[in-house]
Amino acid sequence: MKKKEMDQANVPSDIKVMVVGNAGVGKSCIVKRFLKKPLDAEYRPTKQDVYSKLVEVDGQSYQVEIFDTAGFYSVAAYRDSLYKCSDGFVLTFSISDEESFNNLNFLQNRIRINRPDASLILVGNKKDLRESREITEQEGADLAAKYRCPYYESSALFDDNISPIFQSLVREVAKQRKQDLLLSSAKNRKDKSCKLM
Ligand SMILES: Nc1nc2c(ncn2[C@@H]2O[C@H](COP(=O)(O)OP(=O)(O)O)[C@@H](O)[C@H]2O)c(=O)[nH]1
Ligand SMILES: [Mg+2]
Repeated sequence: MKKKEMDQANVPSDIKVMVVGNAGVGKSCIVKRFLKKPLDAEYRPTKQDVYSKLVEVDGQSYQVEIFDTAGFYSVAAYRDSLYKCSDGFVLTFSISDEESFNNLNFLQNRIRINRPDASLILVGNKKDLRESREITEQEGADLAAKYRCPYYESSALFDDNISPIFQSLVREVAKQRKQDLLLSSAKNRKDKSCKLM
């Protein structure tokens, strides 16, 4: 087997992703755009939806399970158990909602506690709302630098910059897995695998 084939055979192809952030920032619209589903005409608070999509990144296919979360969990232990099972997180805020930006620190902290090696992507959604922008692009980029993750600004409404979010997250998770494979034993990896639902 050639080295490239061995690399590919070694990397598991299923990836669990959670989209998190305050209610109303556009998480469900981002997910629906990515899945090419129609957006709801009216705001419908999410209970919890899981979707699956085959994503190709750098010539390799990944079955990505996308967990569209509700903004709020009444049972913290349940939320934490979901975090533990996820490989990557889309940390979402709305550029027109400062509170949604400020709340990310809490979420990022919970994620780091439960899944220290998870890959993150920071997303400032609703970039079409230029007139009511409360968070500058620089502030978004600064927070992403603090979290050591990529930063994207998107508009789910206008289907702008949605695919790159997930492509980038899948790439980050794949990179992390390769590092894990190099650094840790097979047993360590087995302990980490668990089911979302
Ligand atoms: N202007 C604008 N509105 C958006 C955008 N994305 C979502 N919305 C609207 O924001 C509201 C909440 O969206 P939703 O996806 O349900 O938010 P969630 O609670 O985070 O899942 C809905 O009324 C959407 O139409 C966007 O990119 N731009
Ligand atoms: Mg929702």
